[in-house]
Amino acid sequence: MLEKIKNILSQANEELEKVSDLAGLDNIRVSYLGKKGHLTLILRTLGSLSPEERPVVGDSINKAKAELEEKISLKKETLEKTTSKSSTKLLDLTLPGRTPFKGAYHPITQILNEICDIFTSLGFTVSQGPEIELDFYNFEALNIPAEHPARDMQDTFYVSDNVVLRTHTSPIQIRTMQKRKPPLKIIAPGKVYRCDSDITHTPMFHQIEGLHVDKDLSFSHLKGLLIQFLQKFFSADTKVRFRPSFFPFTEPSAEVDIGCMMCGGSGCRVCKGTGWIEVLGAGMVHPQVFRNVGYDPAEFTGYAFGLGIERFTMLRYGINDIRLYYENDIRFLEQFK
Ligand code: FA5
Repeated sequence: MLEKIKNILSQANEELEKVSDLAGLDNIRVSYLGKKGHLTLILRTLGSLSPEERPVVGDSINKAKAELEEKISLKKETLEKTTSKSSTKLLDLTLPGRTPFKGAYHPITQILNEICDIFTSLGFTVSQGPEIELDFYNFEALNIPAEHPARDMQDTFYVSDNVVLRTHTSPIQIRTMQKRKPPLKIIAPGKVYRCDSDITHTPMFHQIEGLHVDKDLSFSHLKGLLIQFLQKFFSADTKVRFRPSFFPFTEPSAEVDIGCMMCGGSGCRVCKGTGWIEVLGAGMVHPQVFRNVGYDPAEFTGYAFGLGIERFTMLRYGINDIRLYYENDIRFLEQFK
Protein backbone atom coordinates (compact mmCIF):
# COMPACT_ATOMS: atom_id res chain seq x y z
CA MET A 1 0.00 0.00 0.00
CA LEU A 2 2.85 2.35 0.89
CA GLU A 3 4.42 1.60 -2.49
CA LYS A 4 1.12 2.43 -4.21
CA ILE A 5 0.94 5.82 -2.42
CA LYS A 6 4.54 6.54 -3.49
CA ASN A 7 3.68 5.76 -7.12
CA ILE A 8 0.55 7.96 -7.06
CA LEU A 9 2.61 10.82 -5.66
CA SER A 10 5.35 10.50 -8.28
CA GLN A 11 2.70 10.27 -11.03
CA ALA A 12 1.09 13.46 -9.71
CA ASN A 13 4.49 15.20 -9.61
CA GLU A 14 5.12 14.30 -13.23
CA GLU A 15 1.77 15.72 -14.27
CA LEU A 16 2.41 18.89 -12.26
CA GLU A 17 5.72 19.39 -14.09
CA LYS A 18 3.99 19.27 -17.44
CA VAL A 19 0.82 21.26 -16.77
CA SER A 20 0.82 24.73 -18.37
CA ASP A 21 -2.57 26.26 -17.58
CA LEU A 22 -4.88 26.77 -14.65
CA ALA A 23 -7.65 24.53 -16.03
CA GLY A 24 -5.20 21.63 -16.39
CA LEU A 25 -3.94 22.22 -12.86
CA ASP A 26 -7.46 22.04 -11.50
CA ASN A 27 -8.01 18.74 -13.31
CA ILE A 28 -4.92 17.32 -11.53
CA ARG A 29 -6.22 18.54 -8.17
CA VAL A 30 -9.59 16.88 -8.76
CA SER A 31 -8.08 13.57 -10.02
CA TYR A 32 -5.84 13.16 -6.92
CA LEU A 33 -7.50 15.08 -4.10
CA GLY A 34 -11.16 15.34 -5.22
CA LYS A 35 -13.99 13.19 -3.81
CA LYS A 36 -13.15 10.37 -6.20
CA GLY A 37 -9.44 11.22 -6.47
CA HIS A 38 -6.69 8.54 -6.20
CA LEU A 39 -5.54 9.52 -2.70
CA THR A 40 -9.09 9.96 -1.39
CA LEU A 41 -10.07 6.49 -2.61
CA ILE A 42 -7.09 4.90 -0.83
CA LEU A 43 -8.05 6.74 2.34
CA ARG A 44 -11.46 5.06 2.13
CA THR A 45 -9.87 1.59 2.11
CA LEU A 46 -8.20 2.16 5.49
CA GLY A 47 -11.03 0.29 7.24
CA SER A 48 -10.10 -2.96 5.47
CA LEU A 49 -6.51 -2.85 6.75
CA SER A 50 -5.21 -4.55 9.88
CA PRO A 51 -5.04 -2.39 13.06
CA GLU A 52 -1.21 -2.39 12.79
CA GLU A 53 -1.16 -1.22 9.14
CA ARG A 54 -3.88 1.43 9.52
CA PRO A 55 -1.91 4.23 11.32
CA VAL A 56 1.15 3.75 9.09
CA VAL A 57 -0.81 3.92 5.84
CA GLY A 58 -3.07 6.71 7.14
CA ASP A 59 -0.04 8.78 8.09
CA SER A 60 1.54 8.21 4.68
CA ILE A 61 -1.64 9.25 2.83
CA ASN A 62 -2.00 12.43 4.91
CA LYS A 63 1.63 13.40 4.24
CA ALA A 64 1.17 12.71 0.49
CA LYS A 65 -2.02 14.85 0.45
CA ALA A 66 -0.31 17.72 2.27
CA GLU A 67 2.70 17.58 -0.06
CA LEU A 68 0.47 17.55 -3.13
CA GLU A 69 -1.73 20.42 -1.88
CA GLU A 70 1.34 22.57 -1.31
CA LYS A 71 2.81 21.81 -4.73
CA ILE A 72 -0.53 22.56 -6.45
CA SER A 73 -0.82 25.87 -4.67
CA LEU A 74 2.76 26.88 -5.63
CA LYS A 75 2.13 25.87 -9.23
CA LYS A 76 -1.09 27.91 -9.20
CA GLU A 77 0.77 31.06 -8.15
CA THR A 78 3.32 30.60 -10.94
CA LEU A 79 0.65 29.97 -13.55
CA GLU A 80 -1.44 32.98 -12.44
CA LYS A 81 1.57 35.26 -12.90
CA THR A 82 2.44 33.99 -16.36
CA THR A 83 -1.22 33.95 -17.47
CA SER A 84 -1.73 37.61 -16.52
CA LYS A 85 1.48 38.55 -18.37
CA SER A 86 0.48 36.68 -21.49
CA SER A 87 -3.04 38.18 -21.44
CA THR A 88 -1.40 41.64 -21.67
CA LYS A 89 0.48 40.41 -24.70
CA LEU A 90 -2.80 39.20 -26.21
CA LEU A 91 -4.46 42.62 -26.06
CA ASP A 92 -6.84 42.77 -29.02
CA LEU A 93 -6.40 46.18 -30.59
CA THR A 94 -9.21 45.61 -33.05
CA LEU A 95 -11.87 45.59 -30.30
CA PRO A 96 -14.13 48.67 -30.35
CA GLY A 97 -13.17 51.26 -27.67
CA ARG A 98 -15.28 52.04 -24.61
CA THR A 99 -17.65 54.94 -25.30
CA PRO A 100 -16.53 57.82 -23.09
CA PHE A 101 -19.18 59.37 -20.79
CA LYS A 102 -20.36 62.56 -22.41
CA GLY A 103 -21.27 65.46 -20.14
CA ALA A 104 -23.61 68.27 -21.14
CA TYR A 105 -24.35 71.84 -20.21
CA HIS A 106 -26.87 72.38 -17.43
CA PRO A 107 -30.27 73.41 -18.93
CA ILE A 108 -29.93 76.86 -17.33
CA THR A 109 -26.53 77.34 -19.00
CA GLN A 110 -27.95 76.16 -22.35
CA ILE A 111 -30.79 78.69 -22.24
CA LEU A 112 -28.48 81.44 -20.95
CA ASN A 113 -26.12 80.85 -23.88
CA GLU A 114 -29.01 80.75 -26.33
CA ILE A 115 -30.38 84.09 -25.09
CA CYS A 116 -26.91 85.68 -25.14
CA ASP A 117 -26.49 84.46 -28.74
CA ILE A 118 -29.75 86.12 -29.80
CA PHE A 119 -28.72 89.47 -28.30
CA THR A 120 -25.14 89.35 -29.56
CA SER A 121 -26.53 88.69 -33.05
CA LEU A 122 -28.47 91.95 -32.58
CA GLY A 123 -25.31 93.94 -31.79
CA PHE A 124 -25.09 93.65 -27.97
CA THR A 125 -21.77 92.86 -26.25
CA VAL A 126 -21.43 90.98 -22.95
CA SER A 127 -20.49 92.78 -19.68
CA GLN A 128 -19.93 91.27 -16.25
CA GLY A 129 -19.82 92.42 -12.64
CA PRO A 130 -19.27 91.07 -9.09
CA GLU A 131 -21.84 88.90 -7.31
CA ILE A 132 -20.89 90.42 -3.94
CA GLU A 133 -21.84 94.02 -4.52
CA LEU A 134 -21.71 97.39 -2.79
CA ASP A 135 -25.04 98.83 -1.68
CA PHE A 136 -24.25 101.81 -3.90
CA TYR A 137 -24.32 99.80 -7.15
CA ASN A 138 -27.14 97.43 -6.18
CA PHE A 139 -29.45 100.18 -4.86
CA GLU A 140 -28.28 103.80 -4.44
CA ALA A 141 -27.06 104.49 -7.98
CA LEU A 142 -30.18 102.75 -9.33
CA ASN A 143 -32.32 105.38 -7.65
CA ILE A 144 -33.21 103.19 -4.65
CA PRO A 145 -31.96 105.17 -1.61
CA ALA A 146 -31.77 103.68 1.90
CA GLU A 147 -35.18 103.50 3.61
CA HIS A 148 -36.91 103.75 0.20
CA PRO A 149 -39.91 101.37 0.15
CA ALA A 150 -38.69 99.98 -3.23
CA ARG A 151 -35.94 98.11 -1.33
CA ASP A 152 -38.67 95.77 -0.12
CA MET A 153 -39.32 94.65 -3.72
CA GLN A 154 -36.29 92.37 -3.41
CA ASP A 155 -35.47 90.40 -0.24
CA THR A 156 -31.79 91.07 0.18
CA PHE A 157 -28.99 88.96 1.68
CA TYR A 158 -26.76 91.45 3.50
CA VAL A 159 -23.05 90.63 3.90
CA SER A 160 -22.55 93.78 5.98
CA ASP A 161 -24.35 97.15 6.26
CA ASN A 162 -22.79 98.30 3.04
CA VAL A 163 -22.30 95.04 1.12
CA VAL A 164 -24.95 92.71 -0.34
CA LEU A 165 -25.23 89.63 -2.54
CA ARG A 166 -26.51 91.35 -5.68
CA THR A 167 -30.29 91.01 -5.96
CA HIS A 168 -30.33 91.67 -9.70
CA THR A 169 -27.94 92.21 -12.62
CA SER A 170 -28.87 95.92 -12.87
CA PRO A 171 -25.73 97.06 -10.91
CA ILE A 172 -23.70 96.01 -13.98
CA GLN A 173 -25.47 98.85 -15.86
CA ILE A 174 -23.97 101.34 -13.41
CA ARG A 175 -20.48 99.83 -13.43
CA THR A 176 -20.44 99.78 -17.25
CA MET A 177 -21.73 103.35 -17.63
CA GLN A 178 -19.15 104.61 -15.12
CA LYS A 179 -16.37 103.09 -17.22
CA ARG A 180 -17.60 103.86 -20.72
CA LYS A 181 -19.15 106.74 -22.67
CA PRO A 182 -22.22 106.26 -24.92
CA PRO A 183 -23.18 104.83 -27.28
CA LEU A 184 -23.26 101.47 -25.54
CA LYS A 185 -25.27 98.35 -26.07
CA ILE A 186 -24.63 95.60 -23.53
CA ILE A 187 -26.14 92.51 -22.00
CA ALA A 188 -25.04 91.35 -18.56
CA PRO A 189 -25.73 87.71 -17.60
CA GLY A 190 -25.07 86.34 -14.12
CA LYS A 191 -26.15 84.82 -10.82
CA VAL A 192 -28.27 86.87 -8.43
CA TYR A 193 -29.53 86.18 -4.90
CA ARG A 194 -32.75 86.81 -3.01
CA CYS A 195 -34.13 85.45 0.24
CA ASP A 196 -36.94 83.69 -1.60
CA SER A 197 -37.90 80.03 -2.05
CA ASP A 198 -40.97 78.25 -3.47
CA ILE A 199 -41.88 76.37 -6.67
CA THR A 200 -41.16 79.40 -8.88
CA HIS A 201 -38.44 81.11 -6.79
CA THR A 202 -34.98 80.01 -5.64
CA PRO A 203 -32.51 81.91 -3.40
CA MET A 204 -29.96 81.87 -6.22
CA PHE A 205 -31.08 82.35 -9.79
CA HIS A 206 -29.84 83.83 -13.08
CA GLN A 207 -30.74 87.03 -14.83
CA ILE A 208 -29.73 88.76 -18.03
CA GLU A 209 -29.72 92.52 -18.04
CA GLY A 210 -29.84 94.58 -21.20
CA LEU A 211 -28.86 98.24 -21.60
CA HIS A 212 -28.75 100.40 -24.69
CA VAL A 213 -27.74 104.08 -24.43
CA ASP A 214 -27.50 106.47 -27.35
CA LYS A 215 -28.99 109.70 -28.68
CA ASP A 216 -32.73 109.64 -29.54
CA LEU A 217 -33.60 106.16 -28.34
CA SER A 218 -37.30 105.78 -27.56
CA PHE A 219 -39.69 103.28 -26.04
CA SER A 220 -40.51 101.99 -29.54
CA HIS A 221 -36.88 100.83 -29.94
CA LEU A 222 -37.28 98.88 -26.71
CA LYS A 223 -40.60 97.41 -27.85
CA GLY A 224 -39.25 96.42 -31.26
CA LEU A 225 -36.18 94.75 -29.74
CA LEU A 226 -38.08 92.76 -27.11
CA ILE A 227 -40.79 91.58 -29.52
CA GLN A 228 -38.08 90.44 -31.93
CA PHE A 229 -36.21 88.65 -29.13
CA LEU A 230 -39.29 86.92 -27.66
CA GLN A 231 -40.52 85.74 -31.07
CA LYS A 232 -37.07 84.42 -31.88
CA PHE A 233 -36.79 82.58 -28.55
CA PHE A 234 -40.34 81.17 -28.30
CA SER A 235 -41.92 81.18 -31.79
CA ALA A 236 -42.67 83.65 -34.56
CA ASP A 237 -46.37 83.77 -33.64
CA THR A 238 -45.82 84.49 -29.91
CA LYS A 239 -48.11 87.29 -28.73
CA VAL A 240 -46.36 90.00 -26.67
CA ARG A 241 -47.89 92.74 -24.53
CA PHE A 242 -46.40 95.58 -22.47
CA ARG A 243 -48.07 96.39 -19.15
CA PRO A 244 -47.33 99.60 -17.20
CA SER A 245 -45.24 98.84 -14.12
CA PHE A 246 -42.76 100.38 -11.72
CA PHE A 247 -38.99 100.11 -11.33
CA PRO A 248 -37.14 102.95 -9.56
CA PHE A 249 -34.40 102.93 -12.22
CA THR A 250 -36.63 103.20 -15.31
CA GLU A 251 -39.34 105.69 -16.31
CA PRO A 252 -41.67 104.77 -17.87
CA SER A 253 -41.47 101.12 -16.80
CA ALA A 254 -43.22 98.05 -18.11
CA GLU A 255 -43.61 94.39 -17.46
CA VAL A 256 -43.69 92.26 -20.56
CA ASP A 257 -46.05 89.30 -20.95
CA ILE A 258 -46.31 86.64 -23.61
CA GLY A 259 -49.46 84.76 -24.60
CA CYS A 260 -49.58 81.50 -22.62
CA MET A 261 -48.22 78.69 -24.81
CA MET A 262 -49.82 76.01 -22.62
CA CYS A 263 -53.44 77.03 -23.26
CA GLY A 264 -53.07 79.33 -26.28
CA GLY A 265 -54.50 82.23 -24.26
CA SER A 266 -57.74 80.64 -23.06
CA GLY A 267 -56.55 80.45 -19.43
CA CYS A 268 -54.95 77.58 -17.48
CA ARG A 269 -53.07 76.79 -14.24
CA VAL A 270 -49.73 77.98 -15.67
CA CYS A 271 -51.03 81.46 -16.57
CA LYS A 272 -53.36 81.49 -13.56
CA GLY A 273 -56.37 81.80 -15.86
CA THR A 274 -55.19 85.09 -17.44
CA GLY A 275 -53.92 83.77 -20.79
CA TRP A 276 -50.67 85.74 -20.24
CA ILE A 277 -47.31 84.94 -18.62
CA GLU A 278 -44.98 87.66 -17.31
CA VAL A 279 -41.46 87.18 -18.66
CA LEU A 280 -39.45 90.35 -18.08
CA GLY A 281 -39.19 93.87 -16.72
CA ALA A 282 -38.09 96.85 -18.79
CA GLY A 283 -38.22 100.60 -19.26
CA MET A 284 -36.45 103.80 -20.30
CA VAL A 285 -33.41 104.56 -18.12
CA HIS A 286 -34.40 107.06 -15.40
CA PRO A 287 -32.74 110.50 -15.82
CA GLN A 288 -31.49 110.28 -12.21
CA VAL A 289 -29.60 107.07 -13.02
CA PHE A 290 -27.85 108.92 -15.86
CA ARG A 291 -26.93 111.77 -13.50
CA ASN A 292 -25.56 109.24 -10.96
CA VAL A 293 -23.02 108.01 -13.53
CA GLY A 294 -22.20 111.42 -15.02
CA TYR A 295 -24.25 111.14 -18.24
CA ASP A 296 -26.31 114.15 -19.36
CA PRO A 297 -30.00 113.05 -19.57
CA ALA A 298 -30.68 115.94 -21.94
CA GLU A 299 -28.18 114.50 -24.41
CA PHE A 300 -28.71 110.73 -24.05
CA THR A 301 -31.63 108.37 -23.70
CA GLY A 302 -31.57 104.66 -23.11
CA TYR A 303 -33.62 101.60 -22.40
CA ALA A 304 -32.97 98.68 -20.08
CA PHE A 305 -34.53 95.30 -19.44
CA GLY A 306 -34.01 92.33 -17.14
CA LEU A 307 -35.18 88.74 -17.34
CA GLY A 308 -34.93 85.57 -15.28
CA ILE A 309 -33.27 82.60 -17.02
CA GLU A 310 -34.98 80.00 -14.80
CA ARG A 311 -38.37 81.36 -15.91
CA PHE A 312 -37.43 81.13 -19.60
CA THR A 313 -36.09 77.59 -19.14
CA MET A 314 -39.27 76.49 -17.34
CA LEU A 315 -41.40 77.85 -20.18
CA ARG A 316 -39.22 76.28 -22.88
CA TYR A 317 -39.34 72.79 -21.34
CA GLY A 318 -42.70 72.89 -19.53
CA ILE A 319 -41.08 72.45 -16.08
CA ASN A 320 -43.37 73.30 -13.20
CA ASP A 321 -40.98 73.30 -10.22
CA ILE A 322 -37.89 75.55 -10.36
CA ARG A 323 -36.15 73.60 -7.57
CA LEU A 324 -35.59 70.63 -9.91
CA TYR A 325 -32.74 72.57 -11.56
CA TYR A 326 -30.70 72.58 -8.38
CA GLU A 327 -31.23 69.08 -6.97
CA ASN A 328 -28.50 67.62 -9.17
CA ASP A 329 -30.63 64.59 -10.04
CA ILE A 330 -28.81 63.11 -13.03
CA ARG A 331 -32.06 61.51 -14.31
CA PHE A 332 -33.60 64.99 -14.61
CA LEU A 333 -30.50 66.68 -16.04
CA GLU A 334 -29.77 63.95 -18.62
CA GLN A 335 -33.00 64.81 -20.46
CA PHE A 336 -31.46 68.08 -21.64
CA LYS A 337 -28.41 66.59 -23.38
C1 FA5 B 1 -35.58 93.04 -11.70
O1 FA5 B 1 -34.79 92.35 -11.08
C2 FA5 B 1 -35.12 94.22 -12.48
N1 FA5 B 1 -33.75 94.50 -12.19
C3 FA5 B 1 -35.32 93.95 -13.98
C4 FA5 B 1 -35.20 95.20 -14.81
C5 FA5 B 1 -34.00 95.50 -15.39
C6 FA5 B 1 -36.30 96.03 -14.99
C7 FA5 B 1 -33.86 96.65 -16.14
C8 FA5 B 1 -36.17 97.18 -15.72
C9 FA5 B 1 -34.96 97.48 -16.31
P1 FA5 B 1 -37.65 91.57 -11.08
O2 FA5 B 1 -37.49 91.67 -9.63
O3 FA5 B 1 -39.04 91.57 -11.61
O4 FA5 B 1 -36.90 92.73 -11.85
O5 FA5 B 1 -36.91 90.25 -11.58
C10 FA5 B 1 -36.76 89.95 -12.97
C11 FA5 B 1 -37.06 88.47 -13.23
O6 FA5 B 1 -36.29 87.65 -12.37
C12 FA5 B 1 -38.50 88.05 -12.92
O7 FA5 B 1 -39.32 88.27 -14.04
C13 FA5 B 1 -38.40 86.58 -12.61
O8 FA5 B 1 -38.44 85.83 -13.82
C14 FA5 B 1 -36.99 86.46 -12.08
N2 FA5 B 1 -36.99 86.22 -10.61
C15 FA5 B 1 -37.21 87.10 -9.63
N3 FA5 B 1 -37.07 86.52 -8.42
C16 FA5 B 1 -36.74 85.21 -8.65
C17 FA5 B 1 -36.44 84.09 -7.84
N4 FA5 B 1 -36.37 84.16 -6.50
N5 FA5 B 1 -36.16 82.90 -8.44
C18 FA5 B 1 -36.16 82.80 -9.79
N6 FA5 B 1 -36.41 83.83 -10.63
C19 FA5 B 1 -36.72 85.02 -10.07
